[in-house]
Amino acid sequence: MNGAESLVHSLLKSGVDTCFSNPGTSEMHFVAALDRVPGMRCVLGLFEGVVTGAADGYARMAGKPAATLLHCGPGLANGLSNLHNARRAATPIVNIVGDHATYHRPLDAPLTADTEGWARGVSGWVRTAMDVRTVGRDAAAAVQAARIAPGQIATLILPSDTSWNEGGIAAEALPAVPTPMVSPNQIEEAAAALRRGGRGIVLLLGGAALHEEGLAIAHRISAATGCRVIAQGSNSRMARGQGRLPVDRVPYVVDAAVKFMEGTQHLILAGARKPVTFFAYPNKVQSSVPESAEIHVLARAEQDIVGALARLADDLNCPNVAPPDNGARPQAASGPLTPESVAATVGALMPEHAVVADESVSYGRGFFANTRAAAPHDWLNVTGGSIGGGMPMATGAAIGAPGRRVINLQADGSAMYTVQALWTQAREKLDVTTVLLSNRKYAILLGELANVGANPGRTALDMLDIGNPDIDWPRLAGSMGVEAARTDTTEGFADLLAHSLKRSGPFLIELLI
Ligand SMILES: Cc1ncc(C[n+]2csc(CCOP(=O)(O)OP(=O)(O)O)c2C)c(N)n1
Repeated sequence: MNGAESLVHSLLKSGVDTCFSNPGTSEMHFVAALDRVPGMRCVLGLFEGVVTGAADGYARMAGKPAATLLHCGPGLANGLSNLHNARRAATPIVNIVGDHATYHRPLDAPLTADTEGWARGVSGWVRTAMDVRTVGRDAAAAVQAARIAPGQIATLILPSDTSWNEGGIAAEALPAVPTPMVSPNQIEEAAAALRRGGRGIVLLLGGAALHEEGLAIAHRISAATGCRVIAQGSNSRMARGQGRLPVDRVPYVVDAAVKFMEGTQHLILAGARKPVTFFAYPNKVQSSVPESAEIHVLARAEQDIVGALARLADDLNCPNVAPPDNGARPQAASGPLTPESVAATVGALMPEHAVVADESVSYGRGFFANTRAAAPHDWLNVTGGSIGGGMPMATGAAIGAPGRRVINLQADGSAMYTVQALWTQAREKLDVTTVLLSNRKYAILLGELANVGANPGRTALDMLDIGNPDIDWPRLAGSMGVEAARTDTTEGFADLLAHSLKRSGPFLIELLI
């Protein structure tokens, strides 16, 4: 067995059976090993940002890491932006980067780079495999590291000689590292705040607290104490729709966020951090939380958040309650095309257990409220503010959640960063409906120009205009094998969305907004 084969065997033994890949020469032995070792699903991405973003979306839905396969430092560098988003989502990823043979590195050949250094900024764990006999163990250690709560990126750098040398040994899976429980003090402090009662006591959820079980407990706590339950601005995965506690997110726009947090006396953090604004602006606050509010940490991200919520509910003697009633399902809208009518239509037509991959940027700000009574679904945000995450995330989510329709609410400017994801969707025949929000602008930045007090001229405005030439989305998608159509009406959108949900495979709707 060579090193590459031992690596694939070891990944499989540790439960990693999906590999998003964009290989090069130094990874050829790994690629060849994939033929000889059955069981690994390999998915090609035509740009590393697609590979890393898909690994992020996959793990969010599958609840376990995928592997990536990237080519040397520069391949890793191309994928860093979506690894940054994945790090912010605390997504487990086994990030494998092929590199020069150990003895070739000193020659400083063209692709030589500071691969370890570039990896370190996004990874919780970095190791370079130096010996064929230990590659298998390195792989098992990488999977173990990736899965440490709440999840992290474990980068394994694989020099090509450790891959091609004979003498590889497949390693068994290593035991999961237990997730630390929160201390009794943390529970008591949060309980004391909640016993005060009322809407000034705010429970801010993040991470696993937003999955179905955590939300159900938060619902019990809120029913018993009257506290408000909210979520961070961007979240890895949130259970939503009928029967799930509707939880609003801290808004992006500073003034709206300040208004949202108004009246907070005690802020209890459950797997979340104290909200800060995305950016600093002249003469604006940096956190929307009132300065007078007291902050209590119920659970840090790396602690057992759902366990902490359950212990808190017990401590407060919260009785079981009926699931929340989120009202009637939204109706497919007609009339003017607005964010609200688009959201209502998505909410009306979305099938049970759909997955929404949200990179809707400015147009999507009204989507959340208008989908709270839709069929049960999961909602994924791009978490690190680095645009170009949406399409890859949708692609990976479709692979991580087979049988569930993915609806990618996708702003056009962000889409152009990683548009090659459509090709992967077509090749893998993934059930992804892309709702491409085509305003032909960087609309959010027009707002930001105003926020910093600029008075833009032609040159500044040109930097925020992505029309001229207009991107022809149906032709672009079609060229990559994804069927697509364009509409500019609410009714046309409802028809196309319904059509896309009935068929299998990917479909793109260019919605002129
Ligand atoms: C990697 C990266 N590059 C650049 C930016 C800056 N940026 C933020 S939003 C944005 C434009 C988004 O445009 P679009 O996706 O069309 O959404 P819209 O603003 O029109 O709603 C840009 C360039 C960023 N956040 N991340």
